[in-house]
Formats: sequence, structure tokens, C-alpha cells
Amino acid sequence: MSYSHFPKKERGIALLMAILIVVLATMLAVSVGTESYMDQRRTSTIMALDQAYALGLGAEALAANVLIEDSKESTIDSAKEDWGTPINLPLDEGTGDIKGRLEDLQGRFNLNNLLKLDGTKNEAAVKQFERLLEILGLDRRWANITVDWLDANTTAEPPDGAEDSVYAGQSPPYLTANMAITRTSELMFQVGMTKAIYDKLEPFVSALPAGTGLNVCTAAAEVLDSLATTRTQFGNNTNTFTSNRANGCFPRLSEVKNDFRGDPDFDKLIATYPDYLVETTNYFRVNILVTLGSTELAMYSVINRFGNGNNAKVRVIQRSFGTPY
Ligand SMILES: [Ca+2]
Ligand SMILES: [Ca+2]
Repeated sequence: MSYSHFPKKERGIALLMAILIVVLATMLAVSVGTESYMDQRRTSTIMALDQAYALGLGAEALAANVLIEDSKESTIDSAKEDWGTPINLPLDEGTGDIKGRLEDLQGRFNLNNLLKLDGTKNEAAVKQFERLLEILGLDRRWANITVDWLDANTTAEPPDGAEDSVYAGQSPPYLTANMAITRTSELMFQVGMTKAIYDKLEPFVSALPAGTGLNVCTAAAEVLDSLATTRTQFGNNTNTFTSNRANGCFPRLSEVKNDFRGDPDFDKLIATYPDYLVETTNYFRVNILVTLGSTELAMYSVINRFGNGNNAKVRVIQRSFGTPY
């Protein structure tokens, strides 16, 4: 029986059904196709990330090896040495590249040094941090706020510290860490801290174990100037500073000590902690960026180097992905 033998009304319904079936079949086909495409994409992204991670670990091992070799050459660490040269390794057939840069974390002001090893406030270090904040155009009160964040007690440092009573009043309420920090981004929890303030401060601070020294060969001009009350000699002569640094360790430890001695705050800083200033570094961070096709992996590893000369060893003590802190 041909289609034309159906009554006109039934022919309409049959046509509608046929169209509906075609629509449903198309929707099903598209859905299956999309899912399978998404599955493929997800799998290839996971595989690329795995591969990028393995390459990142390779770059980290390379950086660790550079540091081991470096310790055999001299006890002075300046960015003029091999470790200070960034690497850029192209991958086979233009599939991507690995970029890596070692950074001396002991060239920054260590926030955990705001307390002495016995957990009490290191007045001289607090004064140094206050000066650093001032040099950077930031409020000095962040020094006492950070002391309270670190110290074990819940008594706010006069006049502008902040302890649990302040943080408990926030929404949502929380408490101070009351212990040493392992990442500088903890500052972002401090009441009143903004991203703009943090971004200004971050390049100059670190969160290393309390008692870790400051390497004068790699410290920023701002950090060096903060060592004594009235010093601006490095920050005010950035061109001279940069050209002197290009030749190796500058300033030398003996120069800083001779030059700054007599400044009451500097003398107190050294009296509190005689080994505060150093020329050798034990904590580096390697910043790695692996590009593999359209996949990018940013990896940041803190490397602790210990032991001297031929006996030097390294260990990775922290890894972050996507952001260095
Ligand atoms: Ca506290
Ligand atoms: Ca306190």
C-alpha cells in the first residue's frame, strides 16, 4: 500500500513521527559525538599534564644538580654564578619548551625572623621590617600585625597589632596562625591586607625557617637599605648597584659590616643574631614553566641545599603549582 492510500490526517501524523525520529536520532548522534570528543580532549589533557609534570621534575633535578656543582666551586653565592642564568630548553620537533630560573630566597627578608628562636619578639628584626615597609611605601603597622600572626600568645602588640579578638570579629571568623609560616601568602589572611599591598611586598619577603640568614650578595637594594636606620645608598643608586652586581657578589659582607657598624639599629640586629648576614645560601626556589602544545604547567620548588663543598646535598622541601607562594 502506498503512502497516498492513508487518509490525509494519518499521513500528517506519520510525517511528524518520521521528523521526530530523525530529530531524536540526530540529537543522540551529536550527544554521543560530543561526549566522545570531550573524553578524548580530557584524556589528552591529562596525558599532556602528566608529561609536563615529568618534564618539570626533570628541570627541578637539573636545578638541584646545578646547585650541587655550584657548592664545589665557591662558598659565595651570587646571581652571577651558573645558577643565576635562566634556562630555556626547546623540546623535540617544536612541541614546546621548558623555561627555568633559580632564585635565592635568602635575598629576601625572612618573615619568620620577626621572632627569635625562643619564640619571643626579635625587636631589631621588627625594626628592619618596619623600615623595609616604609621604603616600599607601605604602612609600618604590618610589622606588628605579622608578629602577632606568628607569636604563640594572644596579646596584641601595641599599638597596632592584631590577635584572635580582631580575627574572630571577621566574617567568617577565624584565628591567628600563632606559629611560623611556610608560605608568604598567609599574609593575605591578615586583617586589612589587600592584593595590591601583598603584590608590592611579596618580591621582598620569604617564609624560611627562623634564624635563616640574609645573603647580602643577592638581597634587593631595598632590603639592604632596611638594615640600618638612615641608609638609602643602594636604592638611591640603582644603576651603580646593578652594574656592581653584574660582576659578582655585591656588596661584600665585610663591606656591609664595616660601613653600617655604628648605626644603633644595625648593631642591635647583629648583636641579637651574629650570623644574620651571610654570603652563602641554603634556600633557593626554582621557577619552572613547561609548555607542551596547548598545555602549560607552572611549577615552583623550594630547594634546601645543605653541607659544604663536595659533601653538599639538596632536598626539595616545597612544591607549588600555578602560583609561587
Ligand atoms: Ca599571636
Ligand atoms: Ca602577640
